[in-house]
Amino acid sequence: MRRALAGPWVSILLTLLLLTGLSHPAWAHAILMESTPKLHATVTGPDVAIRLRFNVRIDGSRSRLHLLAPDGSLHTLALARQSTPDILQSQATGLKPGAYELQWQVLASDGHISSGKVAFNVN
Ligand SMILES: [Cu+2]
Repeated sequence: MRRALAGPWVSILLTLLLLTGLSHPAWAHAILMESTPKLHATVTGPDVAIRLRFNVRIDGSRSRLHLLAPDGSLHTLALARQSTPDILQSQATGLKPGAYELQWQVLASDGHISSGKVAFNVN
């Protein structure tokens, strides 16, 4: 009886071990926790401070910020030196009024790249 029941339990245990141990740690992916400007916020130009806070440490030297302008042009934003490992900062200057999209691509501490977008408006 014991022996007969052991089979399924061993399978379940092994499956759990595989799921928790061997699969790549999803918790280490960079997830955007907080942004300045906030999503869909309207901010005052022409100069706009950019600040993105993530759930994990970010490799700033291998992360990129781009700004899509209302005229469709894409601009690379220079990243400020990282003062906190989970925060990226930049300054967008000379922004005319209109709808913008901040596009981020970051390298997280687990070695994986993730990306996202934050739309905002400048008045
Ligand atoms: Cu990952």
